[in-house]
Amino acid sequence: MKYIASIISVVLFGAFSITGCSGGKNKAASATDNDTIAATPRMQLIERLGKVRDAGKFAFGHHDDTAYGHTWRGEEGRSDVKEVTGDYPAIMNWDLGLVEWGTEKQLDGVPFELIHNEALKQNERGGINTFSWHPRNPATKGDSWDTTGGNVVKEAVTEGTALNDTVKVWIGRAADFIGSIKDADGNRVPVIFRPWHEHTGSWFWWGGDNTDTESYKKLWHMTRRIFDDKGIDNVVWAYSPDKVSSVEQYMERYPGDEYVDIMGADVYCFEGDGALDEYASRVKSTLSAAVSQAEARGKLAAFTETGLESITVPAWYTDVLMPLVKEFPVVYVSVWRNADNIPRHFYVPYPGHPAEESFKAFYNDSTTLFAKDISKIK
Ligand code: BMA
Repeated sequence: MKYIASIISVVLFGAFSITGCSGGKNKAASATDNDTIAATPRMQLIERLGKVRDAGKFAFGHHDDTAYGHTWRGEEGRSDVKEVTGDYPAIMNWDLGLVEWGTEKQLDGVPFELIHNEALKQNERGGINTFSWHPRNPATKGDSWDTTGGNVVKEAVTEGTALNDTVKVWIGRAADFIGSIKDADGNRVPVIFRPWHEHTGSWFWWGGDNTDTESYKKLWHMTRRIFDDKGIDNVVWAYSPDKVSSVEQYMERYPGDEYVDIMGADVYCFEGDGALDEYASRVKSTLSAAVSQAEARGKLAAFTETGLESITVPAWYTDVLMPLVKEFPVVYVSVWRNADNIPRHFYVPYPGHPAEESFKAFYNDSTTLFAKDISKIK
């Protein structure tokens, strides 16, 4: 009995330390699967991110950070973030686009094997990996931005249809890849996965006017079920709408507390007259929804994608992004990629770029965590 009682107290203590303050509400920290608190890689990462939140800090992330940069590709150890700050980002995001077709390289030409290896290296240095996914349109074989083919999601979630069979296989391939990320001891490495992102916009076949609320939710449920059925226990699930103007809009297609661990937001900054004010207002409406819903539900909030392409405002990191993130506390902020083959398409400065000094100051700010800092939060 004593043994059982101590297990119960560990479980309860674990639950409270994960939720932080809203005891009992954190369904994601306990729900549908068979997690014993903090016993799975998923729960370990949730707990770790809770410590980041409780410390009042946030982790900085960059997409495809070590795969390529502004003027290079596939050079072992290189990172534009490191070349400016001396450190790797705390978070590296990778995209699974084309994993569904079983290709050797993903949609931006990065070999899946390299992603697998770089994710392990990031884990070894104490950093964290997140995954997005731009799958092809299963109805038309076009890319994620091909919104033709009708309500593709509705068909894909309807049992007995050919699209349902296809998408189940595709999700299974994503699950197999993520589940295969194991450390030297054979333990799965925890990662954040944010499928079906930016669904409040209509640019992807799974978003906005291209589908309906019920079908979108079912797509999430199906995704989660396939991962769970395969026993994939290393995924922290992030919901990441694009900009919204209200909590109602943010929550409209929310799949449910038992499916989501992180309340995310993807909001970009664009150029032009009034662009910074516009960005601030969009970030405020979207992050306030994410943060308030995270608090109400005992979950974590994150700024899952943002950035200003080419960083045309040199002090953007310190003067635009930082004040917003301080106002709406999130556990991480991740910016998009530094493409090697599209000269204007970069979101972190490289050595010599006018935004370099601001980015260094951002790095030196006591609230930001890069790889060395986050490795100390275990
Ligand atoms: C977009 C751009 C594209 C890229 C796509 C998927 O935002 O960066 O060049 O192919 O994401 O990663």
